[in-house]
Amino acid sequence: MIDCYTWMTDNGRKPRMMLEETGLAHRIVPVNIREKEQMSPEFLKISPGHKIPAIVDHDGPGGATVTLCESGAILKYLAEKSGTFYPSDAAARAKVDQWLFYGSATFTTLAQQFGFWVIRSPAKVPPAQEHYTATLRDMLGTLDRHLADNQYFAGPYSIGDISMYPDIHLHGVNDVGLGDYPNVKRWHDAIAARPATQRAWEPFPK
Ligand SMILES: N[C@@H](CCC(=O)N[C@@H](CS)C(=O)NCC(=O)O)C(=O)O
Repeated sequence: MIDCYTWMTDNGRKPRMMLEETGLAHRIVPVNIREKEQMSPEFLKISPGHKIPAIVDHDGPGGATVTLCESGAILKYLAEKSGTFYPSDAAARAKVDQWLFYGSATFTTLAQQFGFWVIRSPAKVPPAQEHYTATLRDMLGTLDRHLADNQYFAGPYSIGDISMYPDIHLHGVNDVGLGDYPNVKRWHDAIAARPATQRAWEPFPK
């Protein structure tokens, strides 16, 4: 059984999408970051940098308990545990890693800055708004060019795609719109239609 510590944010959706895709047995443990629950001493033992998502796998390799934070590391762990959404061929795996790292480290991090400076900040700072809008549009353009020749980011649907989807859904679709990025839109809509994606975006189970 895997405990998935999460909240209704971009990064928080990523392990939920993968858990729903794989069917691995899991339990959702909501961590309300608006109420600062991520600062509790119990949670800091699981995620030292007070960030969701995190998981505790009570049946890890060799029966060990594994605690893990960082959405990219979690996606990779779940892929290796389930043997899905991550190719076994080394060259194909390296390309999935490229997009997994881009999604986890570059795309989401910069999209979060867009979210803060353009959407949520009570103070409007025009240079920051312009910079992060241009940054998000530049990344969407990069992804659109890649997806012109590729159905998914690296071979079949993979953890590389999952690492990118939540911010494209939240900021691409809802904020800047995907009208200028038809290949990203086609990719987004295919993932949005997956039953596992839809389950992962439902409210938390009671
Ligand atoms: N690089 C981390 C970032 C995780 C992250 O930004 N988590 C945010 C929510 S999306 C969070 O927990 N914020 C609360 C805090 O920083 O105290 C990952 O990919 O998991």
